[in-house]
Amino acid sequence: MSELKVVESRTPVFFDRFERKDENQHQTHYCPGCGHGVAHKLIAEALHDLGLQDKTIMVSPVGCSVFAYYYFDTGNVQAAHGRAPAVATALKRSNPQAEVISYQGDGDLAAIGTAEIIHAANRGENITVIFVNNSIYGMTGGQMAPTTLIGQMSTTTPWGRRPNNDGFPMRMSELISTLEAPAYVERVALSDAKHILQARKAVKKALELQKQGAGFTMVEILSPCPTILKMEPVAARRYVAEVLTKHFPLGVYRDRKPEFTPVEVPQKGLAELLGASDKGTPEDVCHASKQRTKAKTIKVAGFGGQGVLLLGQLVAEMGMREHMEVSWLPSYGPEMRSGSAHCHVTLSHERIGAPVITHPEVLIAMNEPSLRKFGPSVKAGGVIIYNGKALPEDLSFEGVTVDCVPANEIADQIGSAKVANIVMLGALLEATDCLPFTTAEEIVAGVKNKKLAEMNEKALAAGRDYVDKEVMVGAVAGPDGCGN
Ligand SMILES: Cc1ncc(C[n+]2csc(CCOP(=O)(O)OP(=O)(O)O)c2C)c(N)n1
Ligand code: SF4
Repeated sequence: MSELKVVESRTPVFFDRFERKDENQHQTHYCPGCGHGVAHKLIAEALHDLGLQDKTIMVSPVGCSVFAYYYFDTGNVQAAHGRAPAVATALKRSNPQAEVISYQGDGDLAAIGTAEIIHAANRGENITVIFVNNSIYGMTGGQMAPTTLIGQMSTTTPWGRRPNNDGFPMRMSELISTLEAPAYVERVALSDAKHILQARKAVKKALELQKQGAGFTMVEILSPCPTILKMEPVAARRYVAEVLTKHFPLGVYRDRKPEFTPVEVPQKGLAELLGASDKGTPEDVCHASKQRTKAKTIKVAGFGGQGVLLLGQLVAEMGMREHMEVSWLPSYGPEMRSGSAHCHVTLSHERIGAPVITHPEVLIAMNEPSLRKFGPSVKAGGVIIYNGKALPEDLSFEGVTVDCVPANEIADQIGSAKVANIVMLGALLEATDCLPFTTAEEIVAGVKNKKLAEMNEKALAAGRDYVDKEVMVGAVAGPDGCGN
């Protein structure tokens, strides 16, 4: 008997052992006969053939293939449900040399992730999407997917999918190929050896096109899910061949390089484009404001109509004029007036990571509910500036300086309740010394309405003077809760 020779071996794009439970490190977590394993193999082989393993980042979805990172010895990122194309976009744009694959099931891509896939395709992102369509939600036990066939039973369509109740099956390859930007879209099937070979070619072609920078490529793979379909693996494959392909015709839906007509972009500096002044070199001013800046994270809270969001914007604008990094994040309910509103403002000399502020160094509370809600979250050593003569009797904030400024009354005396937020801005600058007063003067005096500009100037000065003269600077909340 002649000696047997191994001519095929596992591609090195797969790990030798999978980081799974000890006893399962040699096998995948997929059910016997599942198409995901075959689809993985096609990708791994194509990456190997194209020499792309070390450049590849796989984005795995939520669904049965969530653990794709167990198997691919490439870069791996796991995205939230439906968000893989958005994550892939970010990865590709920040690593243009990388080969980025967004691997998704039909629930992930065509239900919760419809927006992401359509827009990534429409932008012509240079990524490859491998879309595994098994016509059902596998991982969660067989709910209807957008690709579920008419009449097909699922746990959420126990009488079969009815178009008048559940809509029609969505043909994503056809839909996406109506867009201008995609470069290559093909639907293939894991039904038999011949079709699997065709699927292999399609996956390789898509990855090769991405490597050449062609743009958005997608391969839709009709795939068996024997477990949910309650079929033997062979019968499930036959189902793909005889039923799924009838409803989702195989073939190439798009194969052309998209043409983008370049649009002329005005060659202006960012400051000029935004209409902002550009005084001094960033280094000079930055150095100057570094000396001053004490408060960095500020939360402004109140109800709609009090100018809460505008106050935050003004502080952010001042920070920009001082060449600082700034972020402004608004949060408000559906009501335009009287609903609660707040914003987070960060001023920094370094790049800002997240704009959300959980524990601000400064809270400007324009009303009592905001004081009660956010007061306890202010950092120890921080400052609360409260729009009122005194704190409510039952409130006190240990280790925090509280300045009570009756901004509404001061604004009324100046002539308009509207400028209460500017009174608070003056108070903020005096209480924290976070930004130069002159910058605020420039901004508030710059409004077109002359009368309002005058009132703004008065309000700014009044807020500053109130804290300077009426509030004991540096006081920590006393028994009555207030610093004065
Ligand atoms: C935000 C969110 N919503 C819902 C779920 C529940 N969930 C997990 S997987 C899944 C559907 C997956 O189906 P599909 O994309 O077709 O992948 P398959 O499991 O069939 O491969 C759903 C709805 C979740 N994990 N997260
Ligand atoms: S449930 Fe279906 S899709 Fe999920 S692993 Fe099993 S066969 Fe594959």
